[in-house]
Amino acid sequence: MKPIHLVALALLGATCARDARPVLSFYNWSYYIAENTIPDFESEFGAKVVYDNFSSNGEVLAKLQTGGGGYDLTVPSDYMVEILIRQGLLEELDFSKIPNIANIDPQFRNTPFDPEGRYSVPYQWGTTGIGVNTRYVKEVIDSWEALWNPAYKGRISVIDDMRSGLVPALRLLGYSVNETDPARLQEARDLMFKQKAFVRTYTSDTYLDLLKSGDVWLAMGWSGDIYQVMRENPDVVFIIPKEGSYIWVDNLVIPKGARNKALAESFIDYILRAQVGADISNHTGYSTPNRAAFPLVADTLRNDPSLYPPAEVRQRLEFMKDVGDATAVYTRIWNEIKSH
Ligand code: N2P
Repeated sequence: MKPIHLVALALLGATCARDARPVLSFYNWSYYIAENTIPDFESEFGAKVVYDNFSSNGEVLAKLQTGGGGYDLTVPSDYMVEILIRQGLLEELDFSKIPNIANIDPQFRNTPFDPEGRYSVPYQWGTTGIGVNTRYVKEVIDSWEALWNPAYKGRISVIDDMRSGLVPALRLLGYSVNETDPARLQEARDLMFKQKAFVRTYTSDTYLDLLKSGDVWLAMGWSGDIYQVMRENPDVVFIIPKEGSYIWVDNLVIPKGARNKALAESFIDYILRAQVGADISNHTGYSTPNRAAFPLVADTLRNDPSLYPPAEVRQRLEFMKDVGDATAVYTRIWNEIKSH
């Protein structure tokens, strides 16, 4: 190697070794941030963000139960926050470091899953329905029944999660997404088992590409994810089935024992700025819980009834709750469905 190269290498090494920037390890859902969110934070705060993705609440729970995975910040949904608090897996937040909490719409504060609002800050919320590629699906879809239509065999994807994955069957049967009765859960299991023959794949993240390309025509999915597909493929529409579905809010939380709690709190406060929050909603298509950000969200999003559902739609949507002992039944059913 030429001496000049050695010098360059030595300089590079020295630069890396001198990278004393504090590190924030952030574990977020896939397709759930704006392009500028992290780079802008890094330059303003002189920090480095290590960014990893997950696509189900089960992954967050598993990670936090096995030591937190080294993460300083993550984003579980409502019912999962409740579970994590109960299991002692979250840090209490220091709200003196998070003054922008004042921007949050009061209806998203002191929620049933974190009654005193001590552990979590709402990030984004949304609905759950079906993304339909109207180029291939010519009838108007308004029901979960479409997922049982043999005409769409091999062109359907279903969310890969033990709670979400049973929702189409539970709601078709007229049961709650929080059903705990084992006999009713068994009925839902049998119905989802029948549906399995039509499923191309169970997935909570690859459906965006599959729906966009036309490989999948009906994708059970979340509002913003489908919205992101719609932006690139105008044949795609998003519907909330008439039988009802679930609504959710995901929340910034700090895992117990996080190495960089203060930096995580700075990041939470940064996310709560009006423009930062609006950028995330504008990019992801998800709904903002931030009152100051809302006016900065694009009209097309704010006026879309499947993103900000009006009362008559809203009444068909349930929040998930911790189902307690019935969790074991959901786990067994989902393992059966996935493994047969
Ligand atoms: C983004 C997933 C949204 C989170 N890909 C669903 N709770």
